[in-house]
Amino acid sequence: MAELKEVIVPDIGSDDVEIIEICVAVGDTIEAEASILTVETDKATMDIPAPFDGVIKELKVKVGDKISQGDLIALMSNASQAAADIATPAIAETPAATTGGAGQTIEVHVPNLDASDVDVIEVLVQVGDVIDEDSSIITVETDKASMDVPAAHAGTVQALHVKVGDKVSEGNLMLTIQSSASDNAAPVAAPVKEDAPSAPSSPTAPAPSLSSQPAEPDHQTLHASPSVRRITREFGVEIKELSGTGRKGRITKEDVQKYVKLMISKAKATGGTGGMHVIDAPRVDFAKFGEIETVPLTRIQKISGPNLHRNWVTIPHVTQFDEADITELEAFRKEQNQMLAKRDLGFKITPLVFMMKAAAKTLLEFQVFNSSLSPDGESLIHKKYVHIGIAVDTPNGLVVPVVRDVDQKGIYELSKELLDISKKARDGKLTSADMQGSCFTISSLGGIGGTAFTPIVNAPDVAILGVSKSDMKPKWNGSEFEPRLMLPLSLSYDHRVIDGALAAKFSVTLASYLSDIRKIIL
Ligand code: CAO
Repeated sequence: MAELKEVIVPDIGSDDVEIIEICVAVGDTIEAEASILTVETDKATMDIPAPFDGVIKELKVKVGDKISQGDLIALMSNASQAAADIATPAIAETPAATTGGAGQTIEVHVPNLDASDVDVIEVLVQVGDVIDEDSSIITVETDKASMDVPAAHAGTVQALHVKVGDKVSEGNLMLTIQSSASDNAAPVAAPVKEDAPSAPSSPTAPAPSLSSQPAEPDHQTLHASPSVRRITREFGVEIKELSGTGRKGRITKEDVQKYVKLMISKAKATGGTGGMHVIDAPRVDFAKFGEIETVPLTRIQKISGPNLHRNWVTIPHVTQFDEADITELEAFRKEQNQMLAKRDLGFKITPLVFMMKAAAKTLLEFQVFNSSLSPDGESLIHKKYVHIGIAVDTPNGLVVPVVRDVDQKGIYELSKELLDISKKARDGKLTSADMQGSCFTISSLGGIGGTAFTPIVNAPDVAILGVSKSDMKPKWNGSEFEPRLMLPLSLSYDHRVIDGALAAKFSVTLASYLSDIRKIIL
């Protein structure tokens, strides 16, 4: 028999404080730090926790009592003794039931529950389920606790003889199973009491699923205590969605918490839908309309797709369009490239390098653009460096390597670096470090064509510059039309961080730097 330990009132800062709530009941199995009772002083209410894991054997106080440091609250047996206490009775079998051989029919009866006529509040298996010895079959609720009743035999459920709402006692037939080879008919443990009696049971128990492939983990092989099952019901979590990390794969409270956290972060990542129900994309049998071929997405597409989707749905985008007069810049660039060609240096200057320099200078002036929202959305993180991501089109998909300290590098150095990273990107040799740390991104489609587009902000950046193909246009200079080479700019920004007026100023400033190369150099 278990040795009982006293639970004494610790130092609670005052004497004769009133108990306003008892949080446990006799028979409850509780963990160290779980609240046993709540007291109210003239200053505050506080919980008195259990000093160790164990089972509440006797409560020495009641609501309304006044207690002081050193008073006896309860008697508990510790956890290991509690386990020993419950490891005795065996499930009654019909005399006819033979055990051990595969394929034999076994009748499983309700073991000793320390009470009779207890309510069945949940049936955890279905006919056809493949179960093992530890599988919980039903959850019952007595006036002291709710508890899971295990199968004690491995096999396939052939018939269920209980349903929710039934009252059962020791010896009642629960189910008939076809034994499996693994069933060695070992003596079984009695049901483990794990729940407080006050816990209301939900009538909407998760429906167990039928498995046609016994080898796969399924609901029937997922074990969880009544309290864990109750938490899953409270959170609306399907128990079969969980994987257990506890002993023998038991689902623990922590597993449920982790799952719920994961679901919340996924919902955040996809932006949620503001409570709107989003219908699934239509499933179309394209082959009905002609010949088709299914081509898997590339690895890069599989990685970048969810990121683009998250950015698209979580960031309120606005795109500011503008154009920069790059007539002089292009003349200068061509002149420089002719010189470079003569010196055979192995690289040339593309318009993109000037855009990087102009963007870096503008970012230094408009600090908000060179920032990221903190994860809690409460503050802005200003960056004192200027690293710019460059969208590079590769045969396998879009990648965004980052050029560091663009503000501190010259045109030649940046041209060589751009050449290097584009090659590395196209050869699939970029490391994840090469693609981290950007403050701002430039996506240039100028070498291809188009007049404008709406790039998606590359979080955690707060803005991205799209560049389209420059075009010679007639521009009014005050007295006549002049042919000027105009570069289309599409600046998308996160409207939570950047206002429209600021975005317009940013793009006007950026365009002015591109129009007057001297301003970039200075
Ligand atoms: N207007 C007119 N011509 C332009 C131009 C512009 N805005 N930008 C580049 N060009 C010209 C270049 O001058 C070059 O011509 P020359 O050889 O006669 O000098 C030619 O177009 C090709 O340039 P490039 O594309 O090789 O070089 P770049 O520095 O402009 O760009 C890179 C490099 C890696 C950004 C680019 O190759 C690339 O991959 N762009 C695609 C980015 C992308 O896919 N963005 C979309 C993201 S969303 O899906």
